[in-house]
Amino acid sequence: QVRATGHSYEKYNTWETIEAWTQQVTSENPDLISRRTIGTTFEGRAMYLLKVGKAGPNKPAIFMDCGFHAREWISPAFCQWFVREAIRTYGHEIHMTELLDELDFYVLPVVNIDGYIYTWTKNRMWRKTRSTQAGTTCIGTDPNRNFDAGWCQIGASRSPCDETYCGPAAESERETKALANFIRSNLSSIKAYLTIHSYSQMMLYPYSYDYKLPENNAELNALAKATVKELATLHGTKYTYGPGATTIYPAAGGSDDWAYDQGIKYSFTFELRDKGRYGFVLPESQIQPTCEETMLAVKHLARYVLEH
Ligand code: ING
Ligand code: ZN
Repeated sequence: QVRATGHSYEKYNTWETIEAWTQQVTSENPDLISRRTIGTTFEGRAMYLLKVGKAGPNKPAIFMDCGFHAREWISPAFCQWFVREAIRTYGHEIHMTELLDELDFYVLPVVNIDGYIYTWTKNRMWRKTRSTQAGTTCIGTDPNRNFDAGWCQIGASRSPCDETYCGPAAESERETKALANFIRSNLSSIKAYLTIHSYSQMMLYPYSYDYKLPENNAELNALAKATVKELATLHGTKYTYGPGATTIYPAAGGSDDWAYDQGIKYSFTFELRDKGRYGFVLPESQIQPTCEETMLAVKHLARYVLEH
């Protein structure tokens, strides 16, 4: 049942609640957070982006998005958790303080808002956007097959009724277009791109659209290895890691591959808990442990990016 109001970091929140939270968290922390709208969804909802960090000149940035796929509810929960931890620990915890003094985090709490709402109201297992097009009654494009990175060449479908439909063209979706436009406009500052999915417990890096390896494969592999080791220190949660194509499956049109080919050399997809017992329907009791361990990973990555 849908809760009418009341945001909680330990629960899954409706879009209505998340939207109100973006407003409140921004107005309560004006020295650390600003909010802007980077576009609108197919159904006309505003896509809010939070910039988290202490104001300063020419700061490098890390971009992180959540909620590409509607049913992966732990993902938006993590973006909210991250923002809370940032404001809660800034000025108290030395590492977070240093990160926010030296870096900005762009946090997009839900990319696929229309789909997310649909999973609350009609179909918990919806994955895609909710866009319609002439010539078919099937709805939605897979936003993570819609980027201009080997678009629709492998591991994606040209059929609008399929779960991995790549869309009528790259960036056909208002949501992916808005995200891509923002990143293109801020390429000089964005040093890392993180996109949060579930489930499988994996840390993936390019490429997924091809079996080729990124130029800094050795570095990304070492960084992923160290990051998942750090994540496991809290609860022993085991992650696998590696290039997308060989670690999970080949799939073209993903945002991490696209961001990497734009020149963002630290580009990762996280697949959070679990490994299939609950899958997309991860119990709310696992929000806290999942988010706490993922915080360790993101902070480790951010520290590395800052030092390189
Ligand atoms: N997994 C991702 C998906 O979009 C992925 C895996 C990562 C594909 C990076 C392509 C690029 O299928 C989930 N769970 O969505
Ligand atoms: Zn996903």
